[in-house]
Amino acid sequence: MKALVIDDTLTSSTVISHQLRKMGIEALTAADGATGIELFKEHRPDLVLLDVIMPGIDGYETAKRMRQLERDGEWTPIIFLTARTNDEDLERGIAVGGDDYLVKPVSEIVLNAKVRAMQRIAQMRYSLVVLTRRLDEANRELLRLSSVDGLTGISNRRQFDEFLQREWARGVRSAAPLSLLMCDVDSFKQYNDFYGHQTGDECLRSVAAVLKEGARRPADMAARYGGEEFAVILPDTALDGALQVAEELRLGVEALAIPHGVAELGLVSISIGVACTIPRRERGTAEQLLGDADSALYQAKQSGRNRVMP
Ligand code: GH3
Ligand code: MG
Ligand code: MG
Ligand code: MG
Repeated sequence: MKALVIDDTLTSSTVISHQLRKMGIEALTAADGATGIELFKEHRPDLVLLDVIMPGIDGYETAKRMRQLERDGEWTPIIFLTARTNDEDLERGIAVGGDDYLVKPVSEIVLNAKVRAMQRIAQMRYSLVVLTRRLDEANRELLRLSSVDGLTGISNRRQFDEFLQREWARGVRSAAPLSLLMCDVDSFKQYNDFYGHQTGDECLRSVAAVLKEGARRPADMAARYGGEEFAVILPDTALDGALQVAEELRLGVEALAIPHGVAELGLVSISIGVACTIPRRERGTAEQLLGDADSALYQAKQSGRNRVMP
């Protein structure tokens, strides 16, 4: 532990430093406010003992400036040690950021007890700061977990619903087209049956990676809608653009060249239904858009799979 003693009277600062050292506390000394602030910046002490009447900037101003120098979450206990006995002086000392106010001469026993009390508060406060940081981290992690699909690492259904709702509302305001792609792995039940569930999982991870990579504009989002179904939202995208992206995604999955002995192509493929609309308030929600994309997907399946249908 390190303390900073700021006092222009040499005898006073010598006595206090000596008492601190007896308590096992390292003591730095400064004879004026400006030097004290410099030492404060350089050494970041755990405690400051501060005189009020000094040449140059007085103790009140010194305390104020030291408080401004503290970074986020930092707190250095400041104890005023002064000959001034007025209640108003004490009141001002606390107001400018002091934590305690002792009138000189201070007995060794009182100084000892006051310093210990400050140490205890600082310790408790530090524990709270650490705890708060851990809670913040845990919260961030929970937030991440609640929006990410555990298997594939892309957005999950919850995040998708939220995103679609937000984009719908944004589309209503901007009157820009909003496109939605519903993607479904072809003959995936057979793939699972043939290659096993674990290989099936691996396949879903690869497909998800293609979709995430392919929905590449910052505003786009690819999500696992459920099972072997994925959805891609393309804001500010008209139908022709959406069809183009969908075709790229379909080809991207084909290019993975994952063997699928039971499928017609001999490789894993996806079918994609594409829907596009300009969101309008009177149309309510994105339900209709989802329905349209689903119908298009159904058509793609009916027409032989591994294809894109508007
Ligand atoms: P279609 O071409 O018409 O889409 O046929 P399909 O076999 O893909 O369709 P179906 O919906 O009948 O089968 C989907 C399969 O996806 C069934 C299910 O076991 C599998 N599946 C869903 N979720 C997962 C998963 O998380 N991991 C694995 N390995 N398989 C999954
Ligand atoms: Mg003085
Ligand atoms: Mg399906
Ligand atoms: Mg399927």
